[in-house]
Amino acid sequence: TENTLATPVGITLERYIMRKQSEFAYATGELSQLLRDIALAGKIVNREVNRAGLSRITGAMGEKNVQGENQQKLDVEANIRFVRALTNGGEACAVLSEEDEDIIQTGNVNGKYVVAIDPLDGSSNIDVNVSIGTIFGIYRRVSRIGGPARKEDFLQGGRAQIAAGYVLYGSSTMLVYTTGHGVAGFTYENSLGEFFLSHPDIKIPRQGPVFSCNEGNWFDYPEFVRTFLTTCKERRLTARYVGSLVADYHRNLFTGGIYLYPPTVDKPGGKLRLLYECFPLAFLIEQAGGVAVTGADLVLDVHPTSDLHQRAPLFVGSADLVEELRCKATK
Ligand code: AFP
Repeated sequence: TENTLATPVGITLERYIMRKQSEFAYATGELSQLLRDIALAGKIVNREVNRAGLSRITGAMGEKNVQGENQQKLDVEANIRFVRALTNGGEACAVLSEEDEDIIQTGNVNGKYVVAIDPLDGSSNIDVNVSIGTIFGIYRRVSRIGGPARKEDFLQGGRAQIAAGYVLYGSSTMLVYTTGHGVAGFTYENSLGEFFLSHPDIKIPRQGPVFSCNEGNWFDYPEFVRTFLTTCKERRLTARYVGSLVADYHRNLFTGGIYLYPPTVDKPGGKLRLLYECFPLAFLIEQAGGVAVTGADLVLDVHPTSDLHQRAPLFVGSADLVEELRCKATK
């Protein structure tokens, strides 16, 4: 886990990355550069999100993305910003984005990494000034350096991620990430334009008071989910659901709790995307001492199919709550 003595609260993300680089030798600094690139794009998107209501850039563009959903201008904007930052940074040879059907080759053929990203998740919340987020997972490529990236680079499975995290554009903007040595959270200081370490070594409580799901889907949930939710209510747990995955996940990470996006009658495979939503958040929750399952199985044990935009059910959060749900799924 992170050595909190060596990483005092208040140091900048830049300094933190430099320290960690020398401690863990995530060696040549390339991964560090990637994290900087993501932080830079996060700052730019934060600026756009903040002034969204002012600059008349909210609202649907009248186009649909690969999932058939209406694209928002901010979705497009965020996608452009992240892809550009990762392209200019030079370390990522390719990006898989929620907004694009195919892999985006950055042209950095010597880059050793690929990044799977949901540039702006929770798009239905954009126009109503509710928290939204960016989610990312990073892999070392398995294709030949010097050539184009291949699908296989993104289909290595969640355990192959070398870093993952999210940016939450909320009442304050935070970057939370892991490189497999615990989880650290940084809060953005607007006037200085810097992320500062505010939450070193984040751990999710084993138990928690919150359950988060779209209860409007109750009649479409499988029996084991309804049984579990009934026990949550019998114990008087608190219901909290923003409808932005990053926001719901982030709250539960601190308070303890469980987030559920079960299979439904309409979406038997779940709604959330495996490669750029479930895998990164599963890696991060395990690093924080929590658990993520698709039902009976750990999310990180799922073998991806060849579909880059595949979906999976997601139950994630405090270890005791998720294990209780998992037991019911196994019966
Ligand atoms: P949108 O981008 O369509 O708002 O979906 C957001 C999301 O992927 C995730 O952020 C939410 O947790 C989840 O979907 C909400 O889905 P429901 O509206 O079906 O509850």
